[in-house]
Amino acid sequence: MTTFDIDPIALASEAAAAIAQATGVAQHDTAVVLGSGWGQAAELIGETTHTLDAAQIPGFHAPAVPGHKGHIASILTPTGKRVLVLGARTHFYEGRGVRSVVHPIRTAAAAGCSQLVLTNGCGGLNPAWTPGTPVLISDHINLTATSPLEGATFVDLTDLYSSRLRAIAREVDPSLNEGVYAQFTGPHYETPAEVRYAKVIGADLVGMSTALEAIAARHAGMEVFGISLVTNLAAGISEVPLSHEEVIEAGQAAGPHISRLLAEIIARF
Ligand code: 8IG
Repeated sequence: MTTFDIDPIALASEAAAAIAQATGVAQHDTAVVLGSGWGQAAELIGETTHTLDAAQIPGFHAPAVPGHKGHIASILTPTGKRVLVLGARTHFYEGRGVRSVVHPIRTAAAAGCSQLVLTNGCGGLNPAWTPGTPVLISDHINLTATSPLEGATFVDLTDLYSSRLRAIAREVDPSLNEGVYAQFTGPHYETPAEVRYAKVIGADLVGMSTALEAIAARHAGMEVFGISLVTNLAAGISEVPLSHEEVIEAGQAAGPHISRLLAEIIARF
């Protein structure tokens, strides 16, 4: 049987069992997906007790993006919580299908996680949010024209990005802004016209991840927290064209600050 034949929930259970076996940690509490710019946060969350090669876990794939890690780490926090760090995000644009995109999320749920932290690097529509600005995700607009849910699965997405967890984040940093994240499919960046469209429909941030994952997490019963790093102004908002190098540089420059911020937020969950 190939992974294409298997029920996605069953595959996630297999992956969770493999993680429990490899780490010796039967249940994790919180899962963290580290996106562009957020890679250094793991070491500040707690003590890494195990690092796994994601490609060894059923249903996971080595990431396609330079600057993205292909590791799954188990972290013990100072307060005794077990955090599962998912460094291996599969993006929708990789063409492996939406089941692959949300497999790490379903795995985290099957591993016992009741909370999910989603991070990403994104384009910003507000010119005041210069590259390196972290922004809380208050809601999303899914522009992928698909869903991770199949069949008559009518899941309520009100307060998808937990207002309780956002309030905790603002206790840590009261200056944190909030915005609506629009997930485009990518891998191309938007045209300036598409960015104007995103603004008109209510988006503040544009990216290529997160929304599909958040939907799967809510379906799995997890409490969701999302935070973006604006790594570039969206196309047409700034005069200069976008480049992947710019994105990597903004992430590196902001890395220490946002890593500390995220670790402090998670410590209060
Ligand atoms: I980093 O400007 C990053 N990811 N769609 N647009 C989209 N995704 C992004 C962008 C951006 N920057």
